[in-house]
Amino acid sequence: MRIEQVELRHVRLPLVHPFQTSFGEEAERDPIIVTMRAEGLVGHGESATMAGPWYLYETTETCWHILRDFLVPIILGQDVPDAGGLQDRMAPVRGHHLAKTGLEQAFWDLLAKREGVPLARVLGGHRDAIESGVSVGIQPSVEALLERIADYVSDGYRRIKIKIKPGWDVSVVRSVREQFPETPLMVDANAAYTLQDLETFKTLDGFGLMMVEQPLSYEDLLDHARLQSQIETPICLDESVGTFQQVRLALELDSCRIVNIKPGRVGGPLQAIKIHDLCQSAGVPVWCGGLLETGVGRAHNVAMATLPNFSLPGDISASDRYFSEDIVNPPFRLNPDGTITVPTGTGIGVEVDEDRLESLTARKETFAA
Ligand code: OSB
Ligand code: MG
Repeated sequence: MRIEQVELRHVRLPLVHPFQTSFGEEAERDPIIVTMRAEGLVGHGESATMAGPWYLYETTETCWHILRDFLVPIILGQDVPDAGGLQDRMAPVRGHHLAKTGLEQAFWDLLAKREGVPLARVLGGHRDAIESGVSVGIQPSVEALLERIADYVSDGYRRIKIKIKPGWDVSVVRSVREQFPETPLMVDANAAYTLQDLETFKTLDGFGLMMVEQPLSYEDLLDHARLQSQIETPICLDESVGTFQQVRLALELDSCRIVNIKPGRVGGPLQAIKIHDLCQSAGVPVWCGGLLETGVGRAHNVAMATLPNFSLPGDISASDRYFSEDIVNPPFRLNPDGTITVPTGTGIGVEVDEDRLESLTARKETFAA
């Protein structure tokens, strides 16, 4: 497929609730929406960047720079047979996974549209609906957190993830457990602890959590292995596994028992599939994480989560958990049973609302072969 045109749009959308984690607070999303044209078809992808380098080193600015000055020039006008071919061309650029993901997702949307099938099908997925969980940020008070959780539980979400940090951990989890004894519950520390906090994690073992996500430094697979050997609760890695090779190492070291796969963090759908397959053959369950994506990235995540080893509810929530109005039609909705239906149309299976996209665009640039 010859890539004829790429359009980049930095869009800005307010979140319905500011999202606070151990690394900071975000009230607005600033992703880059990628539109790719080939063979008379239009594909969409999302580089789910944030304004600052707190979760990953990339920012919206660095992503724009890498896309405009390096990645778009090496793929534009090229005849690319498949996603592997696209990755090979982009391989000389080190890292910058969010930038690569926007392009690769748009390319997969085109591949599926050319075949006339849903994206999930070309990725190798089979499910009609995916199990939906929700990630709840740090709140101003425990009461506020309990209210937010009560709303999500009554919406039907299949598991609740709460963000923790030193000072907002054991007593908060205890309160949540008292009010929601049966709810599938997990915590995400976003790398805020060290092995010195072993007692905190031993105490958390008493609350029947599904897993504890990324307790320690994003660079420390060895300490995660040491922690895992001393606690019962499965560790799930997020920030520490940004590549296939890091996942191999983590499994070898027993640094985790569950993997959060975010296509954006690992460099695109093809890497996500490879990690999925590796974990499947190692008997390690995975789930699809999120980066507060718009409907475009969400559609890609929903399709990814249809693969068989995505066997736990992910951070793929309904559009209204993030935005008062999404940029796709129809928006993603939560079914009463806590699932999200996989679109059946071709490609991503939802329509990008061009007027809304235009009204949210802070910057736009088009590159033609
Ligand atoms: O650590 O999983 C994370 C959002 C932004 C950056 C990092 C994380 C998150 C989430 C929310 O937890 C996931 C989502 O609902 O998209
Ligand atoms: Mg996380």
